[in-house]
Amino acid sequence: MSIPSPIPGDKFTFGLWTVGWQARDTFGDATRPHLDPVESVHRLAELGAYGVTFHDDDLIPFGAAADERSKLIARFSAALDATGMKVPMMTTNTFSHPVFKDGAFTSNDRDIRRFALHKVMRNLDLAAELGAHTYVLWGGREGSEIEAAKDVRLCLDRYKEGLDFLCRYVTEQGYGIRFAIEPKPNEPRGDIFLPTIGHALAFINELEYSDMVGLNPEVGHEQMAGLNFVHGIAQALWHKKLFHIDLNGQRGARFDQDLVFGHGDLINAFYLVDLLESAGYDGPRHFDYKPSRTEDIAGVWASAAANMRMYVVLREKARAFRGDPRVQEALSVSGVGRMAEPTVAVGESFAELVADVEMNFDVEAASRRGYSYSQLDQLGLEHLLGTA
Ligand code: GLT
Ligand code: MN
Ligand code: MN
Repeated sequence: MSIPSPIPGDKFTFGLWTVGWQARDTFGDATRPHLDPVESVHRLAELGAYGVTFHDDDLIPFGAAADERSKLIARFSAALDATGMKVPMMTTNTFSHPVFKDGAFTSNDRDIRRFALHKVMRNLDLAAELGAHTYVLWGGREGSEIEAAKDVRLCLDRYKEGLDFLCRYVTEQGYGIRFAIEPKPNEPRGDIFLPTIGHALAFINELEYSDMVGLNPEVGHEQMAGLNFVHGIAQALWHKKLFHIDLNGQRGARFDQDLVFGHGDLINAFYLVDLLESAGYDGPRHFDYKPSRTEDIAGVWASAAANMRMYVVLREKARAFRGDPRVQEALSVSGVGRMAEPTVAVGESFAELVADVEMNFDVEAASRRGYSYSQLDQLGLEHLLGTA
């Protein structure tokens, strides 16, 4: 199987904080030097990426003076112009500075909540200037370690108030920006609010501008909670709420690993790519990974390239899987496509359904049938392994 090289048309994007991670962790110091965002733009463009994304503080140090801010933005914009790289998504850092230790939109301190809104608004102006269409909200510090520390119902009131306020701001400014909430169950807080795709979807329904708010689910975050990411993404698509996606790898329920895409649950990654490609998702394929702490700077670029290659490999394999007549036959035997058929016929009455079931349904025969899912699974795995 020949594997095409990544091209901008694939819409691969990377957070500046991913390749730029200096690998400082809870137990150890940085193992890599600071990386200039301008260099990241150039290197990622050379590797075939479409664009980059970033938090305000990834480009402009917290508290930088206005003239320094303008200089940094001008330098960065020049790199975008030189390479043709895009900025389809931006976000705010409301988690690193000590002021946010108890949260941003849901800090118990009202002044801090107001400061958080101000920080987001300021960066929304820059997002609009750089042409971003999606604004991610990852509430890493919105949560607690202690139940009594937070009145969760009031926190959700304030979370909603913050989003309603920001949506109104974007609307009144005429910015073509939508928000995407990124769920995560825990880390850095013991428990984070809006911990899963499902919680976030239910919350979005309660918002004043619910059409403007969707999701940015991350592979590893759902898997940390033991959930099936493919099912979560399918439901997000069903609700028309998949505004953006964070691709990476995770090996089971443990700390957030942010591995290279596909380097965790490979089977789930294969079916994820199959779903994204067949469902017509046309947003960025955004990698939110951390180059391993043991990599030097050459390893950073090798791992960035590995993310894109993994996606392309899985896309080619998913296409071969769908195009294989044996797979089509196995899908038909398993009855997968029959789910498209409504359970109740158009215009069918309650009495008609009752009569039909009572007269025609053979419960014993229906209980005996097999669904041949193992054969289907085996075919998928053989495609993945290259032995089909
Ligand atoms: C942080 C987090 C990621 C989020 C980023 C967006 S920041 O690195 O671990 O999952 O996507 O705020
Ligand atoms: Mn993560
Ligand atoms: Mn993420």
